[in-house]
Amino acid sequence: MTVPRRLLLVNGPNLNLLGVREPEVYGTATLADVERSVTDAAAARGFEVRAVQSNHEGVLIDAIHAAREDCAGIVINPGGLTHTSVVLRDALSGVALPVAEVHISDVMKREPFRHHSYVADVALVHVIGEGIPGYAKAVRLLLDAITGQAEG
Ligand code: CA2
Repeated sequence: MTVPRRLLLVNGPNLNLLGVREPEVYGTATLADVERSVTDAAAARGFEVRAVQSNHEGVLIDAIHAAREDCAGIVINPGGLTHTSVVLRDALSGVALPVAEVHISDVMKREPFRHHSYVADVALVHVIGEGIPGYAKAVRLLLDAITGQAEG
């Protein structure tokens, strides 16, 4: 079977506030900037991107399930659901696509409740605390794994 040349980008609750609130933690780039940088990084490797952001867990789960039909992998910043959601973890594990987990901030240097991720051990790639550029890095690492060709 041929691998679809498409990635799903998932941003979880509150990430629609990027660039609008808390710039000292999350920077000044907006969600649209994030989606553009991921789209550009994927396009450089011949992949397109379907982007979803939602404040509703079920919408994210449905998008992850749909990715099984036509995506080669998933780049996800689950937001606060990282630290709470067995449901999200089960969805990612259930679709069995390669996953890159991204966090803008360095969660290990923040409050203890942010130190545990339910997603971490179902993700192949982890990019944590590298700011907005971390999303494009996650795309490159995930596509390296999917296509089996490392970049220099
Ligand atoms: O560092 C990250 O990317 C996080 O996934 C962001 C989550 C947080 O709960 C995780 O611990 C780490 C929060 C997303 C909320 O994003 C906002 C952006 C701008 C203003 C307010 C919230």
